[in-house]
Amino acid sequence: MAQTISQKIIKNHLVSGEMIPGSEISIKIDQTLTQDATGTMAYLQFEAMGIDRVKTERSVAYIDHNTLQSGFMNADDHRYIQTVCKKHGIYYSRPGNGICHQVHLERFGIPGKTLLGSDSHTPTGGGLGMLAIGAGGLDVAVAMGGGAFYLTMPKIVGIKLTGKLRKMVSAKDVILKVLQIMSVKGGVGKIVEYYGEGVKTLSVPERATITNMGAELGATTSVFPSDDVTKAFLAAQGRENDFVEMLPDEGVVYDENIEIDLSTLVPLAACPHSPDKVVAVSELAGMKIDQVCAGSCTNSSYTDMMKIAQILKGNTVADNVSMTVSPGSKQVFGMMADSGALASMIEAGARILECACGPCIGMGQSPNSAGISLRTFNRNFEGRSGTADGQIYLVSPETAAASAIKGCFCDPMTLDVDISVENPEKFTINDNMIIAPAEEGNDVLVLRGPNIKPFPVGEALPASIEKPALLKVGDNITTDHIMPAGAKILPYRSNIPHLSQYCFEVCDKAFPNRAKLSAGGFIIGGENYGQGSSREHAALVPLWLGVKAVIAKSFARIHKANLINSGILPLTFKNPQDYDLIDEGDVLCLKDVRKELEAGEQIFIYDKTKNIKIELVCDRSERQAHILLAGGLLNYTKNN
Ligand code: MIC
Ligand code: SF4
Repeated sequence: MAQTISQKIIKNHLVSGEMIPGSEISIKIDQTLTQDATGTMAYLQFEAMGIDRVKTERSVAYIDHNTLQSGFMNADDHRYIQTVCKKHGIYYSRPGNGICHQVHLERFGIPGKTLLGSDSHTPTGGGLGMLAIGAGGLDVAVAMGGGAFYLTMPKIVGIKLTGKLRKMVSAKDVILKVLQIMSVKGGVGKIVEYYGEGVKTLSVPERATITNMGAELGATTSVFPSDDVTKAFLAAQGRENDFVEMLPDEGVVYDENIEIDLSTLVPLAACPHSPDKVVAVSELAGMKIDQVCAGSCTNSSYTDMMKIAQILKGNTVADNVSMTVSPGSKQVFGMMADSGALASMIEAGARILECACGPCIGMGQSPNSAGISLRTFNRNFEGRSGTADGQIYLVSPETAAASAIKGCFCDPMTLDVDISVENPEKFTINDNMIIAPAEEGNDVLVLRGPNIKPFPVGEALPASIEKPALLKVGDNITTDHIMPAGAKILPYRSNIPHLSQYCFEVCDKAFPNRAKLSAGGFIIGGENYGQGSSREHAALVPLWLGVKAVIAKSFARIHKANLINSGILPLTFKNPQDYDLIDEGDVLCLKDVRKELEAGEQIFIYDKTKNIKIELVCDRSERQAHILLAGGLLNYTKNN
């Protein structure tokens, strides 16, 4: 049967299961990546597994999130990661070398390979024709140890691209259009594959912008073909030998179909507080703004930066606007300097930050109260910027730069500036900020700082659980709600007890105390619970606070896997309307949960306060049932 690109890659890597959408499969992982905000935990878990050297073809640890270093914590964690890498066979990308996804695309990604990363934007690698998937740190640790990665075989959505983008319309507008069509939960259980004549008109970094932000669809990943454009990109990176052609078979049939004519697209913006609240920039034109931030793993490539520089050149950032620029990598930063583009930005008054995640994860540059901030990033969840009432709009580099000089929302198509940026024939290549592991790791001493605290491990599932509903939340709760990031708390990613004080801070500041007072309980959620980041802290911290189960209308993929890995039950309502029956504070009882889980998917919960019985579902594979019974993946692995 004719196959799509992802089906081919999965087939080549299949370890167990059948490739039938909805059933559990496991695949071999060729490459892994971690970043420093999830990496410390992932490497602690890897160490706990007692394996000497990673078994992958290539594993890389990036330092890009926690680069403010206000206090000893981050520097200690970085030193820990650096020494672990040296010992166990992992490449270490030093702080200053750039954002994990951008650097991985430039220097390590290979078409047709599988990549598992402890960051939800790992699908950026799909721009090169890789099967690149985001996961929790523990899953990545297992993959580094040579274990297969388990996932539900996704459906394949085919997005046919025709035509060519007009000037000032950008790859960002393509993915915003897809988000408008599919919504933030439209991609759950699916891989999005792009094909058609329009694909040839997009460069690899443009494709990577689209696959990167495919994470916001809730999709397992997104994939572009690997073709002549890919070959030229790899050659320009001095890696022509890594090129492998990856094309879908002739006559392949997709499970779902979408068609987008690139030539009809206009500049778009995602309005607060969701990446799918998309409108045309022209509808917002004239609205006064306070801040513009360019960069992030979505839009920090050389071409993105050059476009911004050309629009800023000879202009001044408006009086009412503060503009920041974070280049994606040292390669991009260096080439901006060499070409003079950096000077144009500095002259215009842009504030140049280091090449790291920075404002995207709330590490500084929070906007003013109720401030309107235009960002070329991928997420505008409530509070993520560090300003609780900040109004974040997600836009293209062109829209960002045009609006920065106008001081208000500006459709770049109306701007009287002509820009033209060529894809470089040769990128500047200097991998001096990537440290190779030691040939022989035995003598390497791993250095641990006092910020590293032991992480919680679940307990075997008891026969029954009776606890209160600690918190009831609505639809599309993100992991940024559950476990916020930002400059104040991100440095504590290896200190779960400290982090626990901030759990659900955005929804209800009293939650951590309430959880402690009743020695744990349940969380009630709506649709798409746990969307967004891959941070397993959004499961580990609730685990530490005694959360036994999350009962929701539906779950986002990575978070559900993280809950299971931690031994927290992810349960859904058999009838979604039953969500309305439970109130915060109700006493709930899972009377026979252990037996029911062993027997199948049906689970009953008794609301003792209301005196009613509600039917729930634990949608899990056999393997996941055993993980939950054991109280998490670590216990399960030990027992086996
Ligand atoms: C994010 O964009 O939210 C992050 C920070 O990169 C996360 C990972 C994390 O929380 O450390 C992600 O996307 O997975
Ligand atoms: Fe970093 Fe932001 Fe990308 Fe997450 S989304 S990896 S914080 S740049």
